[in-house]
Amino acid sequence: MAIAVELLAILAAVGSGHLVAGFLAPSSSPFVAIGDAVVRLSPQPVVEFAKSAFGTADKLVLLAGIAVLLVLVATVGGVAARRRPAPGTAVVIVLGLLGIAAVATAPALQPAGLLAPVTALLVGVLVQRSLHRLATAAAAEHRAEAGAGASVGAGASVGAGNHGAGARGPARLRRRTALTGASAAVLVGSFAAAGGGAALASSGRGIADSRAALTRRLAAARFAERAPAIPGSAAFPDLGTTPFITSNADFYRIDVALRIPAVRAEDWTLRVHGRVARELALTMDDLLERPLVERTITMTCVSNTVGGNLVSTADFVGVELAPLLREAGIDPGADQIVATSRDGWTAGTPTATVLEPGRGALLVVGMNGEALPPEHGFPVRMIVPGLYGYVSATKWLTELELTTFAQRSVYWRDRGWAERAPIKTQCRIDAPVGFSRLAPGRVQVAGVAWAQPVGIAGVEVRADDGPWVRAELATEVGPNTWRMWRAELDLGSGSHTLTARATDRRGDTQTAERVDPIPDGATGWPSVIVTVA
Ligand SMILES: Nc1nc2c(c(=O)[nH]1)N[C@H]1C(S)=C(S)[C@@H](COP(=O)(O)O)O[C@H]1N2
Ligand SMILES: [Mo]
Repeated sequence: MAIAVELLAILAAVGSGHLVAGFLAPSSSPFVAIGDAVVRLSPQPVVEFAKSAFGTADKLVLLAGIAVLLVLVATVGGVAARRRPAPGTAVVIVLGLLGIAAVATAPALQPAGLLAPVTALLVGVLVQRSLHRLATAAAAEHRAEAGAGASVGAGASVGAGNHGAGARGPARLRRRTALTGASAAVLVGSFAAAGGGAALASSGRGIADSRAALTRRLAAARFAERAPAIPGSAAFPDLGTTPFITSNADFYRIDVALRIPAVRAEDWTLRVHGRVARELALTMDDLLERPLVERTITMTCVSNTVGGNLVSTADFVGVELAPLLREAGIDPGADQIVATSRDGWTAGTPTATVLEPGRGALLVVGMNGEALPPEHGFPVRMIVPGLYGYVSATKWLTELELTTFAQRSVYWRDRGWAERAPIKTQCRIDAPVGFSRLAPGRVQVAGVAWAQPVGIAGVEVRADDGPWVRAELATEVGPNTWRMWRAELDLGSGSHTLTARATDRRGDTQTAERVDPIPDGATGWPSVIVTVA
C-alpha cells in the first residue's frame, strides 16, 4: 500500500506539472525537462550510442527509461514510508527539486516555466501526505478488527463481539472506500492532467493555424527564383533508388529537442548581433519582403554512416542569408556565425562559407510546397548547401551572432565533433538491397551519390575485386543535390560483394578508408553482399 501511495503521489506530480506546463511553457514540464537535462549532461559516447541504437526513437526510449526509474524510486520511497510518511515525503521533495533544477537550468528558460515543476512538487507532497494518512487509518482499522476477531475466538461474549464489529465495520468501510476512491481519483486525474497538458502543448498554444497561414502566404507570394521541375530522368525509381525529392514525411530528422519548440510565425523574430555595425531584428514580415527563392537542396547529417539514410532532398523556400548579413555590416574578424535555436541548441558556421559567391546559404521558411513542418524547424531554419547539418542547419532559429571560432564554442563542438564540417563526397547502393537472392546473369545496380556543393562527376561499381564499371548517371538537377546512378554487372552463381565509389567535380574520388562519423563525417565505400543462385 505504501508503495502504491508513493507511486500515485509521483504520478500526480508528473501529471500536474505536465498540465501547468501545457498552459504556460511546454518545455517546462518537469518530466520532459529532466529528460532534456539527461541529454544535456550525458557524456558524448552515451548520446552517440542512443542515436545509433534507437535512431529517432531515442527520445521515447529516454522518457520511458525515466518513467521506469521513477517507478523504482517510488518503490524504494514506499518501502521506507511503511511506518511514517516522512521518508516518502522526502523522496517526493527530492524528485520535485530535481524537476525544478532541470527546468531552471534549461537553456531556454521562460520565468513562468518554473510554475510547472513547483506545482508538481506541491501536488506530489499533498497527495503523498493525504493518501498516506488515509492508508494508515485504513490499515489501523484493519488491524484493530483483526484483534477484535481474535478476542472473539478467545471466548469474549458474542454480544460484545457483535457490538464491536458493528461499530467498526462501517468506519472501516468508509475509510477503505475513501482510500480507494481517492486513489482512483488521483490515478485518473494524473493521466487526464498529463493528457491535457500534452494536448495543450501540441495544439492549444499550438502553431497549426499559424503554419497553415504561412503556407497560404507562400503559395500566393511572388518568387525571385523557382526550383526547376525535376525531370523524370533524374531518378531511377523503377530500379529501386529513393525518389529524387524526399517527401516531408520521409525526410530524415535529427535534433536534440525532446519537445518541438512551438513558435508562431507572427511571434517569430530573428536577432542578428555580435560583431556587426548595426544589430538587426527581423520579423516574418521583414523576412518575406526580401526576394523569395526556391531551391532543390540535399541535406546530409554528419552522423550518417556509409550506406545510411540520414540524407534527403527537398525544394526549400527562403531568402538569401549573405546579403542580409552584409546589411548588418560584418566585422572582418568575425569568422564564425553562431545560430541559436529557440530551445538553446547552437551551431557554428564559417562566415566565409556563408558569404562565398554562389553558395546560396538560406533562411528557410518553406519545404516542398508548405511552410516548414514543425519538426523541420518551423517557422524559420538555416541551410547552407555543402555543410553538414550540425554546423549550418539550425531549426527554430532565433538568433545569429557574429563572433569567432576562438571566442565561442557550440553544442556539438562541445561534445567532441569538429569545428568545421564540409560534406564529404559519398554514395549509397539502393538496389539490390543487401543479402538479396538474385538470378544469375545481368544484375541492375542503382543508387545515389552526393558531393554538395560541387556535384557528382562519376560513379563506379564493381563485383568483388573485379574491374570498376562506370555507372550511368541520371540527369543532374544541381551541384547541391544528390545524383542517381545505375550500372549493370554480370554475376555468376555464388556470393558477391558489390561496391561503389563516387568521384566529385573537383576530380576527387572518395577514399576507401573507413572512418566513423565522429568527428567530421564517415568515409569508406558502400557495399552490399548478394547471393546469386
Ligand atoms: N534546433 C536544432 N537544429 C538542428 C539540430 C538540433 O539538434 N536542434 N540538429 C542539426 C542536425 S545534426 C541536422 S543533420 C539537421 C537535420 O535537419 P532535419 O531534421 O530537418 O533533417 O538539423 C540541424 N539543426
Ligand atoms: Mo546532423
